[in-house]
Amino acid sequence: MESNIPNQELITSKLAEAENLLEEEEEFHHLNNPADGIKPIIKKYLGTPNHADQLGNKFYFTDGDAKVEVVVVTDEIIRIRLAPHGVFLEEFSYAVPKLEHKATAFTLYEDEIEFRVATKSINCHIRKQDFFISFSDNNNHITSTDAVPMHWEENVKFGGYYVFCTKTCHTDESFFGLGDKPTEFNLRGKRLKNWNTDAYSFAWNQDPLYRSIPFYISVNEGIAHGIFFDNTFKAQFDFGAEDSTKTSFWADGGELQYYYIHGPHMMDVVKSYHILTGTHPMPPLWALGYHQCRWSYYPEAKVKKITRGFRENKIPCDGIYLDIDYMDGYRCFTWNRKYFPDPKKMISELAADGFKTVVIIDPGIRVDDNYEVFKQGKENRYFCRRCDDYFMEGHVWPGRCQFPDFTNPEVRTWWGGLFDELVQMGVAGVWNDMNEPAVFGAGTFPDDVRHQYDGFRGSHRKAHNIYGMQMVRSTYEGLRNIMKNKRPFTITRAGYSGVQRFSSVWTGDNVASWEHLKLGNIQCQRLSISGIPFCGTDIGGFSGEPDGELFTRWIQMGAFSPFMRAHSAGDTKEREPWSFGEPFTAINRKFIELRYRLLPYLYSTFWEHHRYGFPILRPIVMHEQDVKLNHFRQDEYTYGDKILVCPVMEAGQIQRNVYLPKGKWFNFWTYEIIEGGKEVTVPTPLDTLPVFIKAGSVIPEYPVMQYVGQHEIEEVKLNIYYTDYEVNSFLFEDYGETFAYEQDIYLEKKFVVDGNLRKLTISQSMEGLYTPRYEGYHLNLIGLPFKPAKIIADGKAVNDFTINTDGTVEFKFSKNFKYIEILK
Ligand code: MIG
Repeated sequence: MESNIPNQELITSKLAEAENLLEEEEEFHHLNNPADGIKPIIKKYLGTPNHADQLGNKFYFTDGDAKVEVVVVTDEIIRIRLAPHGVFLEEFSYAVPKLEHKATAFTLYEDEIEFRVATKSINCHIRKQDFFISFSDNNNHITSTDAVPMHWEENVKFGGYYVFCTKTCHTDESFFGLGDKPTEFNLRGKRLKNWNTDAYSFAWNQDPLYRSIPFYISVNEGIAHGIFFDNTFKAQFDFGAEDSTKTSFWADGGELQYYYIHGPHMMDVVKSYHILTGTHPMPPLWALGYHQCRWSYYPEAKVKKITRGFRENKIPCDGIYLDIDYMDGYRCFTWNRKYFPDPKKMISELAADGFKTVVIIDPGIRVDDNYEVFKQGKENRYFCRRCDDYFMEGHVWPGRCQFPDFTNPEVRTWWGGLFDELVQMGVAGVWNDMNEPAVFGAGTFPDDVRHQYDGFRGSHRKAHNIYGMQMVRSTYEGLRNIMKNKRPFTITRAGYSGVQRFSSVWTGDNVASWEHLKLGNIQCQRLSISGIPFCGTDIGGFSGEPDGELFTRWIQMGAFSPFMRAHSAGDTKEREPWSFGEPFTAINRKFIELRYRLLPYLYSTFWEHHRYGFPILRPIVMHEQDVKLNHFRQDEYTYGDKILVCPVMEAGQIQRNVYLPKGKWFNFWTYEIIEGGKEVTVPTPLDTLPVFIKAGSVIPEYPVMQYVGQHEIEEVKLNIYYTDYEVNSFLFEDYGETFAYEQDIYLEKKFVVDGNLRKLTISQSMEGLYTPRYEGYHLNLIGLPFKPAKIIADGKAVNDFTINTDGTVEFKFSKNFKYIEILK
């Protein structure tokens, strides 16, 4: 029967169904008076799980209406999802590009009290009485447990649900992570929000800032676990702020979907988080050098004056930045020809002098029918539109602008292609700013702006937090495509979890104050453990005026930040490393040189990140999480795992206390050996800062150069610190600028150092297909407790070695050595 009228039977059964629902939900609209039956919207909680189903590594539990999915991702990672009325959203995440299923084994158990999904390492318990979800390790130790069942609230205005999860917060539990939050390192007692925000001259405790990283690590009773709440909507986290016994997180929409990531060490959690969200690709080696930026260096003569200043002052520098004034009326992908008549020539001249040019590109495209980028975007309908199909328009630097929808893959490809001309001109890197997205006056886009969202559609409520990340993704992928086998450098202000696959970040518009130096230190450590390894602050402070001392202290911290760039706002005084005169210039030079000497160490640490998911900066608590006091240390950190640094963050400070984790440490400047596990007082005259090297380390060193690649490296210095227990070190080498490492063309060297009062031994092993061009090492032994009489390298005596007055011992030997003994 071809009819639109449903038959009576169907109507009757539908009515019966509706009545059942009415009983359960009491939200049914009575036909005779629809308004009567509407109850105020209330939060709904999961009922009791009455059923469990298994589908491969996915387990489903339901209370008859709502459904909970438990996915075993790896032995240590379990994902939880909630569907309030039993229907899950389609699987899609910008943060987790591919959900790998790597668990070795998993089983579902059931008894009177609970269902339990067990992997090799952890258990997920679903309690029958109340649907509480909890996690435990192999020793029956409960690490995380619901304080109330997962819940939700219908969103009448936009559809969908506000979703909530509340867990028990323990008296001694500490919390870390969440990206760039400008507050104490330990987040215990705080409530924080994720909504990318342009926060010019942000203040201590201001929230939210530029990035949204919905990932935190808990440490309780010495055991760490992580929660990654992969939800792009505006989200909040409460770490025992409202109620000291509860930790909650919730979002304005999307799914209640989170990953439980087991430790037991913080490092395990971070590494697993990188399994989900990916790591940073290897940067070009030059990008680990020093970068000089300002809003803005123009015209060309000014740029040249600055770069010349570096070479004349013999202060190494690799990156030079062009901020918005290089463009024609702030139109992206154009040049102001009055200021820069021949950009290609200028960039190639800069390159000949070792400078890599990085240009800023913002998302706002000027509405101007004579402007090619706007015309293309308009023709192809690449710009974002409002709910009623009007274009999203707002004012930014170029004036009235429209904004590409970077959540559309076609738009990303188009945008990526726009870099072709810049790359042909020789541009080596791109800086994405204002991509929260920032709009003058309004702050950002209105909620109703629509996004293609890679085919999964959404309003700005859903796309806001990932807009910047998709912009820099489009930038990175475009550059990569155009540059072929050369590594692009990208830097972004906004981001979401996973942004590290495409870009480095800086902490945004900070202020030239001692407080901001402290904040920057915390922010970089926090970003590092939140999956964003390549981070730095505007050295000197973006707004305001640092004095010479503050600037120098900032350079010192910057020398031990993963990303090192000085930047300043346009209305400030000159801000180059020589701008403050002596003694500052000399000290700034000394630390920038140190940065360059340690490049092979930083580069190896970067490889450890890229390949194995280690962060570059490691807070003290990450080394010794079982010591409660360490949960509150936020000044000192290690740079890689061998170098401990404590920035000096107060004016006029001539000494300060530094905590050293257990083990033996060498004072980098004096070679004094100190037993760790305690605080020590360290003198901090302006030309030094507390730096310590772990005993047994092999710290590789390059000769100082004015820029990466200035000279062929002729030998690598290995600084070998004495130890009386075995210590491993690594050195990673490759071409430094190609993607050959993806084809295994690299060399991973491992050094093992051990010693006693009569001898020190160093062994070296290598893996990989790369052959560095230098031939020899210059070995420098530090802290030997004896005067060496004999050195035997690969079975042969080394006769030519020097014993210096400071006790160090130097000699040269082939880079291919396997085993060296230094004997009393
Ligand atoms: O509205 O491009 O954070 O680094 O120099 C200010 C000009 C826009 C903000 C960035 C800053 C940059 C500045 N930008």
